[in-house]
Amino acid sequence: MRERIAEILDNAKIIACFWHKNPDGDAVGAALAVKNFYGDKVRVYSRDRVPEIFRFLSGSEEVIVYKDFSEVEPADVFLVVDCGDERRVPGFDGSKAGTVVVIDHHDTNTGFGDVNFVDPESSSTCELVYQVLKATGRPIDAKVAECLYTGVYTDTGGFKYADTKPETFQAAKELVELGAEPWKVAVEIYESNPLRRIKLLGECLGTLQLHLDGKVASLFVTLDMYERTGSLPEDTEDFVNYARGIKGVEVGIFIRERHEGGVKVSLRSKGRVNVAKVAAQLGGGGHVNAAGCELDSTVEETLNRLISLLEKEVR
Ligand SMILES: [Mn+2]
Repeated sequence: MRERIAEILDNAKIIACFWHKNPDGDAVGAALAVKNFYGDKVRVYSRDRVPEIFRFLSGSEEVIVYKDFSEVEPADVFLVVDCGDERRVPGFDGSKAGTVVVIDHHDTNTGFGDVNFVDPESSSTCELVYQVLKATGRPIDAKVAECLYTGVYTDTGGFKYADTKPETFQAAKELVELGAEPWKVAVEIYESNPLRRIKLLGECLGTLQLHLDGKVASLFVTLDMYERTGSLPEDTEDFVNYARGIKGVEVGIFIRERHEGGVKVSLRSKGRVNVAKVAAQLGGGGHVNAAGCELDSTVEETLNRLISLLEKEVR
């Protein structure tokens, strides 16, 4: 499959790249790796601006932010990365592409591409993109390696999560040999917090609640909190880990109010509980240990629904 996709990308005159709403390091790293590898023939489209912490990656300044999918020009290939479901790319219309190629590692991937390279065993989409770029037989430079390393590094929580395997370290080793700098990436991602984010975290931690005999912990962020701290939704990245990170807690819940209405939910489990299953019951998806969904309800209603669904799972 990797060879087939390498051939499709090699032969395309124009490649348009897409990632999911609220892009993370894996999504941004994967698309920008392809952009840096193939150069001008690649356009990266996003409904959201690139989160500040990923703007050190080469090519991030060239990402085209669209309001409406009609602004996206047709291309030989639409390449969708790190996205299990086309509904996560706002307005996505694959009929504008010769071929829709999907590279992803979500368990809940629907196989919506014409060609799908989906491996839920993989730590990250970037690990899969690395295999595809290697299959072209051409050299991978330090900029490409840095993008790919960023995805592997962030999607494994800094090589901590259960999907961190020997192959993950093998890929990371090779990417470092190709020029990715682990300390530089670590500083950019985890040691360059905007002050507003830390202020928001302070407010968010004040909402901590334990549920179901301390096996579930929840945190939330309201629109008022963004207002008071001058922060943005992207500043909430990884807040959910503070809920999961408490001793005895098996599932962490993070809920944030959305400016467009409703809420976005992130769920993280330490292992035993399959949060992808819970998210799927609410129209979302993800991985066994990390999943999410969006709902048109209040924080309180959402929390109540989640707790009743989780009640059966944590027992
Ligand atoms: Mn990912």
